[in-house]
Amino acid sequence: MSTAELLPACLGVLRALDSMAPSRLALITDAQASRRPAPDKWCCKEELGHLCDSASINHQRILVTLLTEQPTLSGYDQRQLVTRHAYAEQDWVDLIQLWQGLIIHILMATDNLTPTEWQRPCVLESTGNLTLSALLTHFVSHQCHHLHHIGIRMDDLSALCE
Ligand code: NI
Repeated sequence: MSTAELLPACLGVLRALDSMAPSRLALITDAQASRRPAPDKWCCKEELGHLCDSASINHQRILVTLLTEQPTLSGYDQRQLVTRHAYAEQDWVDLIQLWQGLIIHILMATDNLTPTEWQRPCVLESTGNLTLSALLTHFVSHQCHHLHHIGIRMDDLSALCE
């Protein structure tokens, strides 16, 4: 897939996540979503909470990359953020709504991206130089990866989800 083709594909997957994933997530009960597969593993609530953290942080990264010249974007401690929000104790339906709202917020920020904006540069502290295209593509595939792990198969979406 060329870089130019990636933009509509990536936004297409994001739109599909917004329209299809919440109803599938809602099939999991609150009790099921609280169950930890092992003492040191995240339950579904914590895994979806991790996706909320990723969406919240990447929304900010997208805006900073669009509005400033080659910004340096810092990383985050994913385990600390999950613990800080006590996602395991939150209501599952609330978490689904929060996650969907954050995906919609990213869709609002990226809906009219031009091919030039898609190539805007940024620097990720952990990995170095990249473009908005790489940042957003990685974000979408990370979302799909965890949704698969929760048990939400998004196989009917693009290869970005592989
Ligand atoms: Ni992750």
